Amino acid sequence: MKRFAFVLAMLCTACCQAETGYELWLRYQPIANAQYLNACKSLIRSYEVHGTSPTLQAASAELERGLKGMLRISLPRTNPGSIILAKPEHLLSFPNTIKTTLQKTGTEGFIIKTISIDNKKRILISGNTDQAILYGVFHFLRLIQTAQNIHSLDIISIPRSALRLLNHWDNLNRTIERGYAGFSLWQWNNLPACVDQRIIDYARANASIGINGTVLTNVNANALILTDPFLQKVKALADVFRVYGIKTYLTARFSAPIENGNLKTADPLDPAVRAWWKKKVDSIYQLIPDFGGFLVKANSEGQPGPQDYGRTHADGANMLAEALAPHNGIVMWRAFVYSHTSEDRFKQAYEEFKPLDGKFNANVLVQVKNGPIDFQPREPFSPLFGSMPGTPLMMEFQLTQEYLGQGTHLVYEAPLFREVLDADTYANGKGNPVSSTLSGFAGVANIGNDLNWCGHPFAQSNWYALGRLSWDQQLSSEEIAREWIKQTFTTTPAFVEPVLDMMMHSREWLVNYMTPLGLTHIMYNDHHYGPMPWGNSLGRPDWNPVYYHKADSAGIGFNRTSSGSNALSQYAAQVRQQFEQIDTCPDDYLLWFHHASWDHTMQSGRSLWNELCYRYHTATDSVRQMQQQWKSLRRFVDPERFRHVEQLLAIQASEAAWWRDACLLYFQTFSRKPFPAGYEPPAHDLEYYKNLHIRLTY
Ligand code: GCW
Repeated sequence: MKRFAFVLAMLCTACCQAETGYELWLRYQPIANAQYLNACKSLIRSYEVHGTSPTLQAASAELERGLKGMLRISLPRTNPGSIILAKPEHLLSFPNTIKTTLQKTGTEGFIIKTISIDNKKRILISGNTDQAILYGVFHFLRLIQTAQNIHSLDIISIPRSALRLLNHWDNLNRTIERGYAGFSLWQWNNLPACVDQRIIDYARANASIGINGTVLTNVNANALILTDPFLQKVKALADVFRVYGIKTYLTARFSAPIENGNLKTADPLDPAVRAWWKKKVDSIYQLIPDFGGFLVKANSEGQPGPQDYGRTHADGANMLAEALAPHNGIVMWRAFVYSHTSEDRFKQAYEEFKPLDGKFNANVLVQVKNGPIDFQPREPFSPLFGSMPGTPLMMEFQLTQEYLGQGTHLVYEAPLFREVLDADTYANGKGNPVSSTLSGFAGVANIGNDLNWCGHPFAQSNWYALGRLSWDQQLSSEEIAREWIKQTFTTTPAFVEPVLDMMMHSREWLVNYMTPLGLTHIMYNDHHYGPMPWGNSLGRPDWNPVYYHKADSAGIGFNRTSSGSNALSQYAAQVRQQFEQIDTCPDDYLLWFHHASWDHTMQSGRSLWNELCYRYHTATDSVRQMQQQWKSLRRFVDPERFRHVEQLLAIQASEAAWWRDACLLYFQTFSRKPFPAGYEPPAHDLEYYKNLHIRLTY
């Protein structure tokens, strides 16, 4: 008995060591399965690497680190080695088929292939650049971390998209706009002299999932970043990122020529302004030869832009593009624009940008948020996708959960990303999903200086998913989640399967306890935390929840059909048809496009009012079940991370009920219908919820 207790205690220490989450998905824990461990050890005894670049040194260091952790061996360098890291020029004696394959892998793709030399199996990790080899090493380590068979490998992996970026909304005082995981990683005061280890670990994490660019600063931009002292600091970061194949980008404040250059104007057609930008860009490239370019938010939410001078977005973007072009830099010009004059905010980005299609210089991409409004739990895809054949478009997803429960709700976003990427735009007929219209990906980062980087332990999965999906848009949400769970926690199926189930449902549950059936933007003013469907006090109609739901005694929802704002006319005919008729519009999108009667019969067969009650209640119940599910998994997780998630799930469960009660009580004042029998009654009356003043400090 004693002995049994001792073994149990040993097992627990082995599998549940204290963890902070800092290691992310790169934990490289010792392999517990003896058979798998032996199989790996029989194949991996040493390695050889051809070349000495900092990137190859990083690849070698990662390989040694990963295998030391997982196989508990110090990997010697020998020639030949059982793992070979080499570019094609070092493979002269290798079969031609390998070289032919490598002709197809471009600058970032890699192969991992089992070959035989001297009658011994060896694992070749190759690509045309050192960066490609680094990606290959990370992929190889992922195979072992997820317990894949590595006996006979023949992998070829090529990114489907060349631009895979994070967008940090980090201010220079280190606060982060919509950041829920602490302060910015960039320690501007200590830079450039001091670049802390965290910067290297950030770069490792990004490289491990194929992210190859980072925009360091907030789109609500500060021109100070473009001054020489700050550019020196940026250079220090860029010097680290370069090793890991990551290009550095900045946001450009359109009025910088006035603020930094003492010019009287920032008019993009003014020769002095153009000269100022050209000189500025040249000076950036002196410091950072592989600088990526600029991300710009202009004439949106008070940001300066070309329209201040009667010019178009194209005039503004092209001016910057001209300065960047000689250095191969790019401009990512955001399409997130809306103003109080538009009768329906949904329509504005399309109205402003569609006429400019084909008018942007070749090195400009227009960066479009996934939906027409603003990162809501569910939006139809932005009608700009598929409508700008003459302009490369970038997808902007929001990893940070501004409207998705912020730092406290467990929401795995890959199903949201997939839903958007898979939606058919019907551009040139059937079979042109949003993913086929894209030239790049950006994720608004959810990273801060919290010990575990992302605040909620599960929020790391959204960073992970953005990287993996931008690399390969064919990956399913489920595959990505599985990989992430196995690396972040454990490969034990008794843990992986239930957690996978939680993650895969989490976004749909959130939609249903916050904004079911196509409700939009009914969050609390400004900080957007918690429900405020009654909100009607802000200066502009389109900042107020009542503008979006339009509830009245007749019904609820925003009529965007031809009898309403006709926003649906911005889509291809086949997309319009999916939503235009109230009886065939999918329940999940109904209130996006229709003002429907409270008695309207939904596709579920319930009345709209009853369906609303059903969705709010079942989703809240599901979150409670998720809470119980997690509790049952205690034995698989270290106590620190277990407790952290447990506590956050308690918040999420109580907030789901808060959302449910506040919204249903409020909408009931219009529907004047009773709650269907059998549901838990609201905990408080409506006045209670209206009087909750939620003051947050961010
Ligand atoms: O979602 C809204 C946010 C703003 C943000 C803006 C944008 C950076 O509430 O905080 O500003 O979108 O995307 O520009």
